[in-house]
Amino acid sequence: MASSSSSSLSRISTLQNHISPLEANNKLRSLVKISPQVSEAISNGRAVVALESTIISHGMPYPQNLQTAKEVESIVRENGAVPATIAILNGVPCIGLSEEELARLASLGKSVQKTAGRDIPHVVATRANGATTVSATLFFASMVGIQVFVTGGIGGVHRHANHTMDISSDLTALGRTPIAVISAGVKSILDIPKTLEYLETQEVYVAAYKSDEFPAFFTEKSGCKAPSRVDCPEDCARVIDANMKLNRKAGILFAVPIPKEHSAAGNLIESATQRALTEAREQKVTGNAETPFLLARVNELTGGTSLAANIALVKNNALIGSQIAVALSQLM
Ligand code: PSU
Ligand code: MN
Repeated sequence: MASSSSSSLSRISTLQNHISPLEANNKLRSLVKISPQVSEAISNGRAVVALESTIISHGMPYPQNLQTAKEVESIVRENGAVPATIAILNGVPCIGLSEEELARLASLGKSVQKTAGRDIPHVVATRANGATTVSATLFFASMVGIQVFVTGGIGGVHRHANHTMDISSDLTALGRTPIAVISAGVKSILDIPKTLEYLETQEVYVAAYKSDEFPAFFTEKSGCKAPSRVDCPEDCARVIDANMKLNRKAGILFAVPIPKEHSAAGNLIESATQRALTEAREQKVTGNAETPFLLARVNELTGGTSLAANIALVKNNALIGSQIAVALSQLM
Protein backbone atom coordinates (compact mmCIF):
# COMPACT_ATOMS: atom_id res chain seq x y z
CA MET A 1 0.00 0.00 0.00
CA ALA A 2 1.42 3.37 -0.99
CA SER A 3 -0.45 5.24 1.68
CA SER A 4 2.37 7.64 2.44
CA SER A 5 2.58 9.70 -0.70
CA SER A 6 6.07 10.94 0.23
CA SER A 7 7.43 7.58 -0.85
CA SER A 8 5.48 7.33 -4.14
CA LEU A 9 7.93 9.31 -6.22
CA SER A 10 11.08 7.89 -4.68
CA ARG A 11 9.71 4.45 -5.49
CA ILE A 12 9.29 5.43 -9.12
CA SER A 13 12.96 6.45 -9.20
CA THR A 14 14.01 3.02 -7.93
CA LEU A 15 12.46 1.28 -10.93
CA GLN A 16 15.32 -0.53 -12.72
CA ASN A 17 15.77 -0.88 -16.45
CA HIS A 18 16.27 -4.62 -16.32
CA ILE A 19 13.27 -6.09 -14.55
CA SER A 20 10.78 -8.66 -15.73
CA PRO A 21 7.29 -7.55 -16.79
CA LEU A 22 5.87 -9.30 -13.69
CA GLU A 23 8.26 -7.44 -11.38
CA ALA A 24 7.50 -4.21 -13.19
CA ASN A 25 3.79 -4.79 -12.74
CA ASN A 26 4.24 -5.54 -9.03
CA LYS A 27 6.25 -2.32 -8.62
CA LEU A 28 3.58 -0.36 -10.45
CA ARG A 29 0.93 -1.87 -8.21
CA SER A 30 2.87 -0.80 -5.14
CA LEU A 31 2.36 2.82 -6.24
CA VAL A 32 -1.42 2.60 -6.03
CA LYS A 33 -3.70 1.93 -3.09
CA ILE A 34 -6.17 -0.88 -3.71
CA SER A 35 -9.05 -1.17 -1.24
CA PRO A 36 -9.24 -4.49 0.68
CA GLN A 37 -12.56 -5.45 -0.99
CA VAL A 38 -11.26 -4.78 -4.51
CA SER A 39 -7.96 -6.50 -3.80
CA GLU A 40 -9.73 -9.59 -2.46
CA ALA A 41 -12.10 -9.70 -5.43
CA ILE A 42 -9.30 -9.41 -7.99
CA SER A 43 -7.22 -12.15 -6.28
CA ASN A 44 -10.22 -14.51 -6.21
CA GLY A 45 -11.39 -13.87 -9.77
CA ARG A 46 -14.64 -12.29 -8.59
CA ALA A 47 -16.51 -9.76 -10.72
CA VAL A 48 -15.20 -6.20 -10.38
CA VAL A 49 -16.61 -3.05 -11.98
CA ALA A 50 -14.42 0.05 -12.31
CA LEU A 51 -16.12 3.45 -11.92
CA GLU A 52 -14.70 6.85 -12.89
CA SER A 53 -14.73 9.93 -10.66
CA THR A 54 -14.91 12.98 -12.97
CA ILE A 55 -18.61 12.22 -13.25
CA ILE A 56 -18.71 12.77 -9.44
CA SER A 57 -16.59 15.94 -9.27
CA HIS A 58 -17.45 17.67 -12.55
CA GLY A 59 -20.42 15.80 -14.00
CA MET A 60 -22.99 16.44 -11.26
CA PRO A 61 -23.52 19.01 -8.48
CA TYR A 62 -23.16 18.20 -4.76
CA PRO A 63 -24.99 16.48 -3.04
CA GLN A 64 -26.64 14.60 -5.94
CA ASN A 65 -23.16 13.50 -7.01
CA LEU A 66 -22.51 11.72 -3.68
CA GLN A 67 -25.99 10.23 -3.56
CA THR A 68 -25.60 8.89 -7.12
CA ALA A 69 -22.08 7.56 -6.54
CA LYS A 70 -23.28 5.63 -3.48
CA GLU A 71 -26.36 4.28 -5.25
CA VAL A 72 -24.27 3.19 -8.23
CA GLU A 73 -21.91 1.30 -5.89
CA SER A 74 -24.94 -0.34 -4.19
CA ILE A 75 -26.38 -1.44 -7.54
CA VAL A 76 -23.03 -3.03 -8.44
CA ARG A 77 -22.94 -4.91 -5.10
CA GLU A 78 -26.60 -6.01 -5.29
CA ASN A 79 -25.85 -7.53 -8.67
CA GLY A 80 -22.94 -9.61 -7.42
CA ALA A 81 -19.91 -7.50 -8.36
CA VAL A 82 -17.46 -5.34 -6.40
CA PRO A 83 -17.35 -1.61 -7.26
CA ALA A 84 -13.93 0.00 -7.72
CA THR A 85 -14.32 3.77 -7.87
CA ILE A 86 -11.01 5.23 -8.99
CA ALA A 87 -9.59 8.64 -8.00
CA ILE A 88 -6.28 10.20 -6.93
CA LEU A 89 -6.30 11.37 -3.29
CA ASN A 90 -3.35 13.41 -2.01
CA GLY A 91 -1.32 12.15 -4.95
CA VAL A 92 -2.10 8.48 -4.34
CA PRO A 93 -4.08 6.70 -7.06
CA CYS A 94 -6.86 4.84 -5.20
CA ILE A 95 -8.68 1.85 -6.66
CA GLY A 96 -11.82 1.39 -4.58
CA LEU A 97 -12.75 4.22 -2.20
CA SER A 98 -13.95 4.02 1.40
CA GLU A 99 -17.21 5.78 2.31
CA GLU A 100 -15.23 8.66 3.81
CA GLU A 101 -13.02 9.00 0.72
CA LEU A 102 -16.05 9.02 -1.58
CA ALA A 103 -17.78 11.65 0.57
CA ARG A 104 -14.66 13.83 0.61
CA LEU A 105 -14.23 13.64 -3.16
CA ALA A 106 -17.90 14.48 -3.79
CA SER A 107 -17.94 17.45 -1.41
CA LEU A 108 -14.77 18.90 -2.94
CA GLY A 109 -16.60 19.06 -6.29
CA LYS A 110 -14.89 21.02 -9.03
CA SER A 111 -11.96 22.00 -6.80
CA VAL A 112 -10.63 18.51 -7.49
CA GLN A 113 -8.55 18.49 -10.66
CA LYS A 114 -10.20 16.89 -13.67
CA THR A 115 -7.57 14.26 -14.46
CA ALA A 116 -7.29 12.79 -17.92
CA GLY A 117 -4.45 10.42 -18.82
CA ARG A 118 -2.03 13.27 -19.58
CA ASP A 119 -2.62 14.85 -16.15
CA ILE A 120 -1.81 11.78 -14.02
CA PRO A 121 1.94 12.44 -13.46
CA HIS A 122 1.36 16.05 -12.41
CA VAL A 123 -1.47 15.24 -9.97
CA VAL A 124 0.66 12.48 -8.39
CA ALA A 125 3.83 14.62 -8.27
CA THR A 126 2.07 17.55 -6.59
CA ARG A 127 0.14 15.23 -4.22
CA ALA A 128 -3.08 16.77 -5.40
CA ASN A 129 -6.60 15.37 -5.54
CA GLY A 130 -7.62 14.20 -9.00
CA ALA A 131 -10.93 12.99 -10.37
CA THR A 132 -10.15 10.56 -13.15
CA THR A 133 -11.87 10.79 -16.54
CA VAL A 134 -12.49 7.70 -18.65
CA SER A 135 -8.94 7.83 -20.07
CA ALA A 136 -7.22 8.03 -16.66
CA THR A 137 -9.58 5.47 -15.12
CA LEU A 138 -8.77 3.05 -17.96
CA PHE A 139 -5.07 3.40 -17.14
CA PHE A 140 -5.47 2.44 -13.47
CA ALA A 141 -8.13 -0.22 -14.04
CA SER A 142 -5.90 -1.92 -16.59
CA MET A 143 -2.91 -1.77 -14.23
CA VAL A 144 -4.73 -4.02 -11.74
CA GLY A 145 -6.48 -6.24 -14.29
CA ILE A 146 -10.08 -4.98 -14.12
CA GLN A 147 -11.95 -5.77 -17.34
CA VAL A 148 -15.30 -4.00 -17.00
CA PHE A 149 -15.81 -0.28 -16.49
CA VAL A 150 -19.12 1.56 -16.11
CA THR A 151 -19.68 5.24 -16.78
CA GLY A 152 -22.43 7.59 -18.01
CA GLY A 153 -21.05 8.92 -21.25
CA ILE A 154 -17.54 8.86 -22.70
CA GLY A 155 -15.78 11.81 -24.32
CA GLY A 156 -15.58 11.92 -28.09
CA VAL A 157 -14.83 13.97 -31.17
CA HIS A 158 -16.15 17.49 -30.54
CA ARG A 159 -18.19 19.36 -33.08
CA HIS A 160 -15.85 21.56 -35.16
CA ALA A 161 -12.99 19.20 -34.33
CA ASN A 162 -11.75 19.77 -37.88
CA HIS A 163 -10.81 23.29 -36.68
CA THR A 164 -10.10 22.78 -32.97
CA MET A 165 -8.68 19.21 -33.07
CA ASP A 166 -10.59 18.63 -29.82
CA ILE A 167 -10.82 14.86 -29.63
CA SER A 168 -11.15 13.30 -26.17
CA SER A 169 -8.25 11.14 -25.03
CA ASP A 170 -10.96 8.68 -23.91
CA LEU A 171 -10.97 7.46 -27.51
CA THR A 172 -7.22 6.90 -27.86
CA ALA A 173 -7.12 5.32 -24.37
CA LEU A 174 -9.87 2.90 -25.44
CA GLY A 175 -7.78 2.14 -28.52
CA ARG A 176 -4.89 0.84 -26.42
CA THR A 177 -6.62 -0.60 -23.33
CA PRO A 178 -8.37 -4.00 -23.45
CA ILE A 179 -11.26 -3.08 -21.15
CA ALA A 180 -15.00 -3.04 -21.87
CA VAL A 181 -16.61 0.33 -21.17
CA ILE A 182 -20.38 0.46 -20.66
CA SER A 183 -21.82 3.90 -21.47
CA ALA A 184 -25.07 5.38 -22.75
CA GLY A 185 -23.25 6.25 -25.98
CA VAL A 186 -21.99 9.80 -26.32
CA LYS A 187 -23.75 13.11 -25.84
CA SER A 188 -25.04 15.14 -28.73
CA ILE A 189 -22.70 17.93 -27.53
CA LEU A 190 -20.25 15.86 -29.59
CA ASP A 191 -20.07 14.94 -33.26
CA ILE A 192 -21.42 11.39 -33.02
CA PRO A 193 -20.67 10.18 -36.59
CA LYS A 194 -17.06 11.41 -36.30
CA THR A 195 -16.76 9.78 -32.85
CA LEU A 196 -17.81 6.43 -34.33
CA GLU A 197 -15.33 6.84 -37.19
CA TYR A 198 -12.55 7.62 -34.74
CA LEU A 199 -13.39 4.58 -32.60
CA GLU A 200 -13.14 2.44 -35.74
CA THR A 201 -9.72 3.92 -36.52
CA GLN A 202 -8.67 3.05 -32.96
CA GLU A 203 -9.89 -0.55 -33.51
CA VAL A 204 -12.40 -0.32 -30.67
CA TYR A 205 -15.26 -2.84 -30.96
CA VAL A 206 -18.51 -0.86 -30.62
CA ALA A 207 -21.89 -2.48 -30.05
CA ALA A 208 -25.27 -1.12 -29.05
CA TYR A 209 -27.05 -3.09 -26.33
CA LYS A 210 -30.41 -4.52 -27.48
CA SER A 211 -30.55 -1.93 -30.26
CA ASP A 212 -29.47 -1.46 -33.88
CA GLU A 213 -28.79 2.21 -33.35
CA PHE A 214 -25.99 3.89 -31.43
CA PRO A 215 -27.58 5.84 -28.52
CA ALA A 216 -27.01 9.55 -27.85
CA PHE A 217 -26.93 9.60 -24.04
CA PHE A 218 -30.21 11.47 -23.29
CA THR A 219 -31.97 9.88 -26.24
CA GLU A 220 -32.12 6.27 -27.42
CA LYS A 221 -31.35 7.24 -31.00
CA SER A 222 -28.55 9.22 -32.62
CA GLY A 223 -29.41 8.67 -36.26
CA CYS A 224 -26.25 6.53 -36.54
CA LYS A 225 -26.41 2.78 -36.99
CA ALA A 226 -24.29 0.99 -34.39
CA PRO A 227 -21.37 -0.96 -35.90
CA SER A 228 -22.57 -4.07 -34.05
CA ARG A 229 -25.31 -5.28 -31.70
CA VAL A 230 -25.36 -7.41 -28.52
CA ASP A 231 -28.47 -8.66 -26.74
CA CYS A 232 -27.48 -10.07 -23.36
CA PRO A 233 -24.72 -9.89 -20.70
CA GLU A 234 -23.44 -13.36 -21.66
CA ASP A 235 -22.84 -12.25 -25.28
CA CYS A 236 -20.94 -9.22 -24.00
CA ALA A 237 -18.85 -11.43 -21.71
CA ARG A 238 -17.97 -13.77 -24.61
CA VAL A 239 -16.73 -10.79 -26.67
CA ILE A 240 -14.58 -9.54 -23.76
CA ASP A 241 -13.22 -13.06 -23.22
CA ALA A 242 -12.30 -13.45 -26.91
CA ASN A 243 -10.70 -10.00 -26.99
CA MET A 244 -8.59 -10.95 -24.00
CA LYS A 245 -7.63 -14.45 -25.17
CA LEU A 246 -6.51 -13.00 -28.51
CA ASN A 247 -4.37 -10.57 -26.53
CA ARG A 248 -5.76 -7.69 -28.51
CA LYS A 249 -4.72 -4.34 -27.13
CA ALA A 250 -7.81 -2.36 -28.07
CA GLY A 251 -10.93 -2.00 -25.96
CA ILE A 252 -14.65 -2.44 -26.29
CA LEU A 253 -17.56 -0.02 -26.02
CA PHE A 254 -21.02 -1.33 -25.12
CA ALA A 255 -23.51 1.48 -25.66
CA VAL A 256 -26.67 1.05 -23.60
CA PRO A 257 -29.67 3.24 -24.56
CA ILE A 258 -31.23 5.32 -21.77
CA PRO A 259 -34.29 3.52 -20.29
CA LYS A 260 -37.48 4.47 -22.20
CA GLU A 261 -39.22 6.09 -19.23
CA HIS A 262 -36.38 8.61 -18.94
CA SER A 263 -35.86 9.44 -22.61
CA ALA A 264 -39.09 11.51 -22.89
CA ALA A 265 -37.23 14.73 -22.07
CA GLY A 266 -34.84 14.10 -24.96
CA ASN A 267 -36.09 16.95 -27.18
CA LEU A 268 -36.08 19.52 -24.39
CA ILE A 269 -32.53 18.51 -23.52
CA GLU A 270 -31.47 18.61 -27.17
CA SER A 271 -32.61 22.24 -27.60
CA ALA A 272 -30.83 23.19 -24.35
CA THR A 273 -27.72 21.48 -25.70
CA GLN A 274 -27.82 23.60 -28.86
CA ARG A 275 -28.07 26.77 -26.78
CA ALA A 276 -25.27 25.69 -24.43
CA LEU A 277 -23.03 24.98 -27.44
CA THR A 278 -23.66 28.50 -28.79
CA GLU A 279 -22.89 30.00 -25.38
CA ALA A 280 -19.67 28.00 -25.10
CA ARG A 281 -18.51 29.40 -28.43
CA GLU A 282 -19.53 32.96 -27.50
CA GLN A 283 -17.73 32.72 -24.14
CA LYS A 284 -14.72 31.01 -25.77
CA VAL A 285 -14.91 28.00 -23.45
CA THR A 286 -12.51 25.43 -24.91
CA GLY A 287 -10.29 22.47 -24.08
CA ASN A 288 -11.02 20.36 -21.02
CA ALA A 289 -13.37 23.05 -19.64
CA GLU A 290 -15.85 22.51 -22.46
CA THR A 291 -17.46 19.23 -21.36
CA PRO A 292 -18.07 20.32 -17.71
CA PHE A 293 -19.38 23.71 -18.92
CA LEU A 294 -21.88 22.11 -21.29
CA LEU A 295 -23.05 19.55 -18.70
CA ALA A 296 -23.69 22.22 -16.05
CA ARG A 297 -25.34 24.65 -18.49
CA VAL A 298 -27.68 22.03 -19.95
CA ASN A 299 -28.71 21.10 -16.41
CA GLU A 300 -29.49 24.76 -15.59
CA LEU A 301 -31.40 25.31 -18.82
CA THR A 302 -33.56 22.21 -18.30
CA GLY A 303 -34.25 22.98 -14.64
CA GLY A 304 -32.65 19.75 -13.48
CA THR A 305 -34.43 17.47 -15.97
CA SER A 306 -31.15 16.51 -17.63
CA LEU A 307 -29.61 15.68 -14.23
CA ALA A 308 -32.46 13.30 -13.38
CA ALA A 309 -32.07 11.57 -16.76
CA ASN A 310 -28.30 11.44 -16.30
CA ILE A 311 -28.66 9.75 -12.89
CA ALA A 312 -31.18 7.24 -14.27
CA LEU A 313 -28.97 6.19 -17.17
CA VAL A 314 -25.85 5.83 -15.02
CA LYS A 315 -27.73 3.50 -12.67
CA ASN A 316 -29.00 1.48 -15.63
CA ASN A 317 -25.46 1.20 -16.97
CA ALA A 318 -24.30 0.03 -13.52
CA LEU A 319 -26.93 -2.71 -13.55
CA ILE A 320 -25.98 -4.00 -17.00
CA GLY A 321 -22.24 -3.55 -16.42
CA SER A 322 -22.45 -5.65 -13.24
CA GLN A 323 -24.35 -8.39 -15.07
CA ILE A 324 -21.62 -8.39 -17.75
CA ALA A 325 -18.85 -8.53 -15.12
CA VAL A 326 -20.56 -11.46 -13.36
CA ALA A 327 -21.08 -13.32 -16.66
CA LEU A 328 -17.39 -12.77 -17.45
CA SER A 329 -16.23 -14.08 -14.07
CA GLN A 330 -18.35 -17.22 -14.66
CA LEU A 331 -16.69 -17.79 -18.05
CA MET A 332 -13.20 -17.71 -16.57
N1 PSU B 1 -19.58 13.00 -20.75
C1 PSU B 1 -20.64 12.95 -19.92
N2 PSU B 1 -20.43 13.04 -18.58
C2 PSU B 1 -19.17 13.16 -18.05
C3 PSU B 1 -18.06 13.18 -18.94
C4 PSU B 1 -18.31 13.09 -20.28
O1 PSU B 1 -21.75 12.84 -20.38
O2 PSU B 1 -19.04 13.26 -16.83
C5 PSU B 1 -16.67 13.25 -18.39
C6 PSU B 1 -16.05 11.84 -18.35
O3 PSU B 1 -15.21 11.74 -17.21
C7 PSU B 1 -15.22 11.80 -19.62
C8 PSU B 1 -14.72 13.22 -19.68
O4 PSU B 1 -14.15 10.87 -19.56
O5 PSU B 1 -15.83 14.01 -19.26
C9 PSU B 1 -14.25 13.62 -21.07
O6 PSU B 1 -13.73 14.91 -21.01
P1 PSU B 1 -13.04 15.54 -22.30
O7 PSU B 1 -14.16 15.79 -23.25
O8 PSU B 1 -12.40 16.82 -21.80
O9 PSU B 1 -12.04 14.55 -22.80
MN1 MN C 1 -10.83 17.80 -25.19
